[in-house]
Amino acid sequence: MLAVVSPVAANASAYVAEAESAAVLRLGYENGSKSSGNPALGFNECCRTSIQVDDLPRTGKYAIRSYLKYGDQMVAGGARAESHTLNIKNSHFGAGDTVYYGFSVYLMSTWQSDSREDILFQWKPWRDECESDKNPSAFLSVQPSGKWRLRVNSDSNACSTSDSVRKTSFDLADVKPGQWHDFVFKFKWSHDSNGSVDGWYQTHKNPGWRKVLSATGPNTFNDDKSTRGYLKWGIYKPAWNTGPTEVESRTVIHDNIAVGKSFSEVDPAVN
Ligand SMILES: [Ca+2]
Ligand SMILES: [Ca+2]
Repeated sequence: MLAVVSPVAANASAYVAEAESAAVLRLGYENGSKSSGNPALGFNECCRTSIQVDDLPRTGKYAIRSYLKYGDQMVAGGARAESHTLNIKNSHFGAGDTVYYGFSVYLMSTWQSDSREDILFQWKPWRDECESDKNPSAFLSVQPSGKWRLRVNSDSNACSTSDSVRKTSFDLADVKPGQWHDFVFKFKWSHDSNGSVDGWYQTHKNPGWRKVLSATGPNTFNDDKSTRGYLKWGIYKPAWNTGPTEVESRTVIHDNIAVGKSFSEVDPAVN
């Protein structure tokens, strides 16, 4: 089990952005394209309307809108409209890496609660040769309870099965439609007790970073050194793989997805 350390109020002044971001990856969509100038960015989309540039930005002029409706043709084995970094090497992670991630997510003011979760950001390792399926190491979801939840999956076994994965969940904050939700996570990736994850959160209507997560323990899989993980964002609605729920469609907007070595490099609230 991941041990929860008591959350500590963030010293906001410690996270004032540097004048220039040196993030290894930062997608702000300011060139007006859905690849944000990264030709290697991938898309799991059924339709032309699944993933489009939008002019409701967190900063600048543009962001990326992901749209999924129940009954959309399944993509990559599921009901999803997601952008991904499978082919962007400097976004990849593995055990032993310490990495900061930042991003901002906007939920439409018309967002309705549902009986099943929506997954809006994923850290997803690919499979070892001995593995037939693989959970994400972590993912951020909107819960039926109205909370943002980070799920962390780990496994010390070299060959993971669906039964061998350990799952831990952390509720981080309240879901607020009609607002930008800013997140920063610091992962020290490990499948053993050397792992840790810290999380910070604010909304654009209530700025001021709060530390909402400080946990230690395993947070990824025991994988071959050549096995790496990548990022996905947009909408994944697992329940729609098998049937309808109370809502018929989902729209979310993401902006300033960043990977870096410090909080300031990945701060999604600054350009
Ligand atoms: Ca932008
Ligand atoms: Ca493995």
